[in-house]
Amino acid sequence: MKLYSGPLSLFTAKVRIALDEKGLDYERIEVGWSLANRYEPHHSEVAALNPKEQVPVLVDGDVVVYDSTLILEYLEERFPEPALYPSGLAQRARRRQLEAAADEIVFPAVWELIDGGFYPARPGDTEAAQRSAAAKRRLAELQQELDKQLTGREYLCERFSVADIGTFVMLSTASTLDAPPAAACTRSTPGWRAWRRGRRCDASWRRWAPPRPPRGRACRNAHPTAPPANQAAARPCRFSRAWGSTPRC
Ligand SMILES: N[C@@H](CCC(=O)N[C@@H](CS)C(=O)NCC(=O)O)C(=O)O
Repeated sequence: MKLYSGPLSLFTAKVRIALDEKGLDYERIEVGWSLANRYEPHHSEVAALNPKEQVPVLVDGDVVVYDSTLILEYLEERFPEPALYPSGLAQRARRRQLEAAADEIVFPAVWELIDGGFYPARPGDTEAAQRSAAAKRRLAELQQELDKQLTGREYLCERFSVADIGTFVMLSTASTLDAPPAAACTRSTPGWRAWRRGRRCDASWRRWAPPRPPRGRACRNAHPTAPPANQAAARPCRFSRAWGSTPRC
């Protein structure tokens, strides 16, 4: 199997964690990325395989699947053990709902922090700081809501599942970007903290998070592996240090 992967792509992270959880071997192809040009120009093979020109894309023989949620479904059907989906109609519906919420409710708030702080501001954009502050407030609320759901339970569904993976990837990334603000990370969210620090979520974070560069040394290249020769070279990235850091709470 081949996975086209973005070095800082949270959607790719969901798939990479699931592949590792299932113990599957695969070839990871990192597409080109740079701070200035983001994913442009798009990787030619990704553009040919996915009309949306986005990663992740999974290729398994003749089968091509794009979109992280659909890739996870494919992997579960093709390699059912160990299961990453709960059993039973109600739990499966809950899993779908939570995974969709991670992608469509949590991620947009995280994106405000990435677009307004990680990437250079777009010319004329004077509202990035306000959007970022609003996103931090929203993420603090979402963390509180999640904490209620986790009270008295180890995982979001009946077992560790893609609902945990999706939620954890989005919220832990937010946490490395100081959202919610460190001051808000109090003992008031014990369910969230126990879940986040639990063995499965912690192991997933360690597998995915980019390595932290040695103290005091600039990160010269955000790519875990060199980009293909025909892709834009990675630029120095001051934020990959933050990205590789431990979530604050
Ligand atoms: N819904 C898609 C979203 C994929 C996505 O947004 N990928 C980003 C990287 S995180 C990408 O490839 N962006 C490049 C572009 O849109 O040009 C999924 O779940 O896979």
